[in-house]
Amino acid sequence: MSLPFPVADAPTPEAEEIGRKLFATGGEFLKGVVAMSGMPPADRLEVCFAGRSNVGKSTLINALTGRKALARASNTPGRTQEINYFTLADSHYLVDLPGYGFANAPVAVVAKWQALLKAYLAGRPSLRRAFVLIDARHGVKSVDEEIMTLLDRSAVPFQTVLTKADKVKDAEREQALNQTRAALAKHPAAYPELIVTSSEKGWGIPDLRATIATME
Ligand SMILES: Nc1nc2c(ncn2[C@@H]2O[C@H](COP(=O)(O)OP(=O)(O)OP(=O)(O)O)[C@@H](O)[C@H]2O)c(=O)[nH]1
Ligand SMILES: [Mg+2]
Repeated sequence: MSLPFPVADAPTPEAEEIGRKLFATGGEFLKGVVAMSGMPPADRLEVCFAGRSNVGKSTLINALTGRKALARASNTPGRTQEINYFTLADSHYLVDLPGYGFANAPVAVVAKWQALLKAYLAGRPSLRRAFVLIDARHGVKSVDEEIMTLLDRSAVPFQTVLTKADKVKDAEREQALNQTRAALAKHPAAYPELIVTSSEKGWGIPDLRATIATME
């Protein structure tokens, strides 16, 4: 019997090539949104990157697009404070979200962008899939479960992406994967396959490109 929530197989050479070509266009920053009224028209395939502060959302967008500073990344948790829209080849939006769970900012400011994050995840009609990023060192935390529950209720399919795989030994990674699998079993909106990445080493990046580029 196969494991529930296996790591996705490597893409076929054809799918990998479709992904490579789409992302070779590089992506462009469109806008930073601070209220739902500021959303761009919902007129193309949209995927977003959600996760705790510092999990590596912005860095992953940079790795996917091959552009070092497209999405701002930093080692200061809470850096991304707006919903940042990037266009990819006129056919896709990539959306970089503010982190949840921790932010080195005044309480009122944090509350405001967390409310926006939740409004977005629950109410964006063109959002095709949310990628929920989980740090390979830490596994799924209660704030991740909260977001997954929100996605379940909003019927937004989400796929889990392990980040920073270069920072853990194989045994630790397996432990994080198993802990993640147990958590996902409670979430009906969870996509059945996981992707393991390192933006630093480029691991899983062609896989994620192919996944996004071949999404129906
Ligand atoms: N070693 C390693 N470091 C990474 C990786 N991905 C991200 N980082 C580092 O982790 C830190 C946080 O990355 P960000 O991309 O800013 O994280 P974020 O999720 O966008 O954070 P917020 O915008 O605050 O929510 C940075 O110092 C990155 O260089 C990775 O795959 N490997
Ligand atoms: Mg960020």
